[in-house]
Amino acid sequence: MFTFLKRSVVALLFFIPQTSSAQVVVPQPQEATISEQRFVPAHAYKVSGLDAGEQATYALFQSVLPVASKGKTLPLKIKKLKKGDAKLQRSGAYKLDISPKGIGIEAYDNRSVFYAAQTLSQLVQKERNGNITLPEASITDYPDVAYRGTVEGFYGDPWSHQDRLEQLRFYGKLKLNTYIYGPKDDPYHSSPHWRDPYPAMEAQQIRQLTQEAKNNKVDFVWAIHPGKDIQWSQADSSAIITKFNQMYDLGVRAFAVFFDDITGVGTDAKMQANLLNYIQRQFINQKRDVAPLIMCPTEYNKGWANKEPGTYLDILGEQLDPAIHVMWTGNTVVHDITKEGLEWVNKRIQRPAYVWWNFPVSDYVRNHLLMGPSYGIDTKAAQDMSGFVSNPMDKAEASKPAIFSVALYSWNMQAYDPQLAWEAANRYVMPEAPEAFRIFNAHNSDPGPNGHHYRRDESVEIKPYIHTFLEAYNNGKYKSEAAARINEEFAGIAKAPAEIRSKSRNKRLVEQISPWLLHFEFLGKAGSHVMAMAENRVKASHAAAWADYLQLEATLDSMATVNATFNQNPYQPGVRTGSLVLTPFIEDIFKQTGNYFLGLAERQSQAGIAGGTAISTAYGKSQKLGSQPLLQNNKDIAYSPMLEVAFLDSGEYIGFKPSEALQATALHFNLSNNNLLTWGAFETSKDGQVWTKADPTTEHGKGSIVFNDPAIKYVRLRNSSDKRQNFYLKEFRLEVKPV
Ligand code: 14T
Repeated sequence: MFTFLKRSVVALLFFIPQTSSAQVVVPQPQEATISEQRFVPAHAYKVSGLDAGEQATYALFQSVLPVASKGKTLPLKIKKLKKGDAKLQRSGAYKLDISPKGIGIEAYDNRSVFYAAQTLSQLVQKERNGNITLPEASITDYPDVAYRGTVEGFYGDPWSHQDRLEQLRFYGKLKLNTYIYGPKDDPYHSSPHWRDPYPAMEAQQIRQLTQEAKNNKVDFVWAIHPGKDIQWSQADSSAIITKFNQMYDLGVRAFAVFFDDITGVGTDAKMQANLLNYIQRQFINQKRDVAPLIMCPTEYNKGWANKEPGTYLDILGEQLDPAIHVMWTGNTVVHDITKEGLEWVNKRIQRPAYVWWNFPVSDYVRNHLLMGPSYGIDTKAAQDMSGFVSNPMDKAEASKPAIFSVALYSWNMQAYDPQLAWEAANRYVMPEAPEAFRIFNAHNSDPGPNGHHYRRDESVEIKPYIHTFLEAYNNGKYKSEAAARINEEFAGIAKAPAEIRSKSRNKRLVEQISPWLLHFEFLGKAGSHVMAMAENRVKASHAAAWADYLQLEATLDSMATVNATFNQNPYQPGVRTGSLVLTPFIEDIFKQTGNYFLGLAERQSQAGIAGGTAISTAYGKSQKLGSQPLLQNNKDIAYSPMLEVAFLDSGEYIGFKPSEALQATALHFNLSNNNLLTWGAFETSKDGQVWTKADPTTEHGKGSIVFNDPAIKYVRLRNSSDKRQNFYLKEFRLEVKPV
């Protein structure tokens, strides 16, 4: 006897870890009853009703089921879906019926058959004894959004050819049907070469991509970005048609025209509408087999839109052929997608917007990875959009968790839960090390402060423990329960990178995130040191705490080195992990404890207790260099050199207050800054109140000042200009001698 499961139960089962025997169908079907019990098919299957051109789908059947054309067989019968249910009258809709007597598929189109086969492949299980088993099942399934996928539309290094081929296979499995090709840095997509044919090698690769897309029932949409230098001439209109025809000959069957991020004559709505309508008439309507045309407007978000009636968006709404789709990123460039926001634009463009979601794109925060949950997309907005595509990171493999979630969202919005989708994505993308990948992603979510004011939650589960711990710690108490949880997290963080590197079979993914893995490993270690140090401090085990402090300092230096060595792009160079919660937590305690030790040592040396090194302190006021550690012995006190660019804001300063036991004899500096003396004031003081200026000679910001007055107690370099000054902190060292 078997029990049929209700849809809600299936939804629950869906997220049970893959070790269980539960059915896992992603994206979740709209309606499904799937038996808990499984049967072994009595014979091989005989496929009937498949169109002749559908070899890729036939191959998929063959790869999941025993298939035969002769002898005793079970039927696998493909039929046209009956007219009726409007929801099933759309590309990709299918019904799948599995029983011991055979398999029945009802399909709207060939994409439907392919999707039914994908669902089937997720239901088939290979048992230990080599048998395959199937559950009895009855599924009715269709997408909520007609066009689902990605737009490769970011700035920076375009995806590699291999990355793109793999993406198309990934999309096929997840029932995504759209890949829009529009990398900003392809000169044949945009200026200067949008009018010119691709060179032979690139053309060949595009041909291959269209073939792989076809095999996976993905529309390969080729976009052109002509707006930077378009002339609005007949010659340019023809140039686009000619280029589209060349792309058509390479196998492209879907097209887009982008007018984003341009200025000047190219931004004219009437001209854009005329051109698009011309392409619609002269190209789209002439070919029988191309998908609807897509355009990305210049005013592609509400923040940039002229709100006056009758302006840009209204002109597109009135004049653009209704068959043409119009893209939209939301209320700002990078934003959540809301039903209200879509309703606003839809009224103006007079059609449901084709959503271009700027997530997980990271071209505006290149030192961060956006690996967290895909949330902030309205699950009530299915009727308000014609398409939903994600603009991903330049790291194709690392973008998969977000793309996976977009597949779930756009197929079945009502069932979409960002957290559950993210959990499932972590397992789907890295089945060999799901926990390690999960912990890495949990702490690599927030893009950090950015011009788009787009922030993501990060380190969500550990955050309350961090707050509890810090609050108690700041009152001199040690919360052991919170500490235990935090320690466990840092231990997990420290071992996740090795686990990912050694277990994941996705080497390309590991390669794309490797600088962040390295940084993350040090983050975990730094966290363990900080917790040990905190515990020892509260217990007043000063020597042990000091030893922890030194280890922590070394580990933070390693993080700084990774940040200064890898991913050195000119925009946001470097590598950040755990930047929202964990790194600030570690730095906070590090700084506090450093100050404490220096103060303690100072008091001890003054009281004649320590007897050893006389401790000097930094005398500074600087946002950037406030926590920069000092290196010191009885001969020098120095800021530890920095690899990244340092700065002083107007009025800020860096300097030293040598211990009472020491006398300043000379300052040596190397700041690699050609106009140091125009903004930098070198000053000394006896009391920290009255300052005397010194005038050294420098070359490229390098020089020395000798002091002869034993009464000097403070030395500093102050930014006396009215703006921020950048420099390299290569050397900033005070020579001292015992008084
Ligand atoms: F076309 C658009 F919908 C769009 O989003 N265009 C770009 C896109 O290529 C980029 O990846 C994305 C995220 O940075 O933002 C758009 O690019 C911008 C956005 C700006 F606010 C370029 C310059 C900007 F000032």
